[in-house]
Amino acid sequence: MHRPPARRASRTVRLGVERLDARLALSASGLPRVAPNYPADPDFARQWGLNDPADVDIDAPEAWRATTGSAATIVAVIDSGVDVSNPEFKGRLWVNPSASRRGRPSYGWNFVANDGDVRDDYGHGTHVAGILGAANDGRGIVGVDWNARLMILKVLDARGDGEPADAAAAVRFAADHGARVVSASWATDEFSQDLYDAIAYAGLKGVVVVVAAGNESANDDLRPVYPATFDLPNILVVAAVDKSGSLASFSNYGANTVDLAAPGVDVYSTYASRSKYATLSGTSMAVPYVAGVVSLVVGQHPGWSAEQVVAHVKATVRRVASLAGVTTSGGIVDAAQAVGVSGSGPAGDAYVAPAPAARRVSARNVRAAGSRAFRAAASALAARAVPAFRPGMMRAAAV
Ligand SMILES: [Ca+2]
Ligand SMILES: [Ca+2]
Ligand SMILES: [Ca+2]
Repeated sequence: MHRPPARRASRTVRLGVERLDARLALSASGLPRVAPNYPADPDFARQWGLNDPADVDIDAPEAWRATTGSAATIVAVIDSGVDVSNPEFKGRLWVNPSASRRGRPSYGWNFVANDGDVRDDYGHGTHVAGILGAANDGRGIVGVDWNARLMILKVLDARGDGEPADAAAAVRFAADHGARVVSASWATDEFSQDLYDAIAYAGLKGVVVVVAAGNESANDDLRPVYPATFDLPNILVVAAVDKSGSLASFSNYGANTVDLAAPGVDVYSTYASRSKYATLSGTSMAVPYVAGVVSLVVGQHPGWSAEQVVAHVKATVRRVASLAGVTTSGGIVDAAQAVGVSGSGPAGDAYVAPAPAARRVSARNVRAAGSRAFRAAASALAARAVPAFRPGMMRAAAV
């Protein structure tokens, strides 16, 4: 439950916190146990993906005791735009200086209309952006990251369709304008070398690209879904789970191609509508949970390469039986464990020790390590038959 316990229990908890602050209390995993940090936003209670009594959540309140993100981190939301009039995005958006006019700031770029107007005429992008970064402002909901800035890149039109060429241009824009995370809640069966090259280019600049597994209840190992099945080391592919921890009925999966899962059923978030909020389902909704966790990790470790961040987020998942053999990590993203504190709830979590601590690297090393990996990935792809070019629009991945 997110509500504070009764007074007596609360006193006990507070004593526990003091001990934690002294780093005396460690969980079975060796990570420090921390008291949860609950936001005051009233609809936080509806955000089961962040915190839920059943604990099929990303353990966000525990993570927020360690970090709530860094304003130096820029996350690109490549989607249908955002409802810039929603107060949940006040102060949360990156400003594009070259597209802004006096009194009329632009918060990114619109690749559909080729202008600086990133207002959302579909709704999907606003939902994704809210899951990732809605303001901790005492009203509505909160996002996973409370401080990172959201760069809004519109590539999906008013029907939720888009062109891979626009998506590729948006990924390059993100990489060239300082983003370290891309949230990409869309998929297509049309292979695009341009999109592949753009994501590889972003990887060289330390950008982690978080993408949807797709919503066809299908095995991505057996059929191409892009960008999910691009073999690049800076991509995290996300499946959706429901409140019970089962793979969502619509979610794609893949032992070799889908990396981890996140909450993606009945997700309450901001929406471009009169009521300003809506509940949606899809691997689209799971993506921004992972992008938010990546953003928290990047805020803590800005010197890490994209591959280091990807490996760390995969190594710190909470493993669950439903994801064994259908994802590469076998688990649900865990914000707490990713930022270095225990995500164990009252019932305890099955914790998997993370990979050996990643070393801090210089920008030069990041590029060098990236280059080797990308050359290897590129030659592996070239050695494989490139899927036939099939007509098929890029689609938003909500159901
Ligand atoms: Ca939890
Ligand atoms: Ca809020
Ligand atoms: Ca937990």
